[in-house]
Amino acid sequence: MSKTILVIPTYNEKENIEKLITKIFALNISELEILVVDDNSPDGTASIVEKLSGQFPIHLLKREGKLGLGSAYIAGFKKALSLGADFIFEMDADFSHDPDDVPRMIEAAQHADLVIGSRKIKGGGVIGWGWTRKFMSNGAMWFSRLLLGLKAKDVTAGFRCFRSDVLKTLDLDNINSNGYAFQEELLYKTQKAGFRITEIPVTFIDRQEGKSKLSKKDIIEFFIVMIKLRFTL
Ligand SMILES: Nc1nc2c(ncn2[C@@H]2O[C@H](COP(=O)(O)OP(=O)(O)O)[C@@H](O)[C@H]2O)c(=O)[nH]1
Ligand SMILES: [Mg+2]
Repeated sequence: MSKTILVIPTYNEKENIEKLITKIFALNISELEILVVDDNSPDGTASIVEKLSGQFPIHLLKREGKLGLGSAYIAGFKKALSLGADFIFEMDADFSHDPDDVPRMIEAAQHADLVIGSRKIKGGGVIGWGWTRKFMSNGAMWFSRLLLGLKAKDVTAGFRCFRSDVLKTLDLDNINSNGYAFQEELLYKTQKAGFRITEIPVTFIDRQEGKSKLSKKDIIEFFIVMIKLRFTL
C-alpha cells in the first residue's frame, strides 16, 4: 500500500478549511493524510485544524508569519517526505480544487511522476474568472511555455500530485520563488530532471469564500523567475 499526503497551505481560510477537510475524508481514500501548512493566520485557521486533528489523520505545520506560498510548500514537502509519503499533493484550501478529483489523480500517478490537474486540456476549464484574469493567465502561460520549453499546458496549476521520488531528487532548498512563479519553477525543474509528467482535466472554480492572497507582485515575480530560469540554468 502507498501513503498519500495532501499538502494544503493556508492563510486565513477559516470559512473553508473545516468543510474541505471533512469532504476529503468523506471520500474514504485509503492511507490518505492531510498536512496543513498555516502561516499564523490571524483568523484562527490553525485552531480549527488542531480541533479536527483529534478526529482525522491530519498534521499541522505552524509557521511564524506569512512567508509565502512557495516556502509553505517547500516546508510542507519536506515534512511529507519525513512522514514517509509515496504521493504528495499540492492543493488549495479554498475549494478551487475539487476533492472529487483526488482519486483520479492518484490513479494517474501510478503511471507518472507528476500529475497536473489541468485547466488547459480538453475537458478542463475555469469557472468564475472574468476575461481579464483569463487573458492574463493565458498570456503568462504562453510566454512561459515558449521561453522555458515547457510541455505541460497548465503551467501555474496548483493542483498536482508528485511521486515522492521527484521531491527527493529536486534540490528543494534551491527553490526560492513564491507565488505563481513557484509552480512554474517546480514544473520546469521536474521536466528538466526527466520525470514523466501527465495532465488530467479538472474544472477550477474561483473561490466562493475568503479572499485571494496572490497579488500583482506575484505576477511580476512570475516573469522575473521565467527569465532567470531561462538564462541561468
Ligand atoms: N501558508 C501559506 N498559505 C498561503 C499563502 N498565500 C496563499 N496561501 C494559500 O495558498 C492557497 C492559494 O492561494 P489563493 O489566495 O487562493 O490564490 P489564488 O487562487 O491564485 O487567488 C490558499 O489555500 C491560500 O490560503 C502564504 O503566504 N502562506
Ligand atoms: Mg484560490
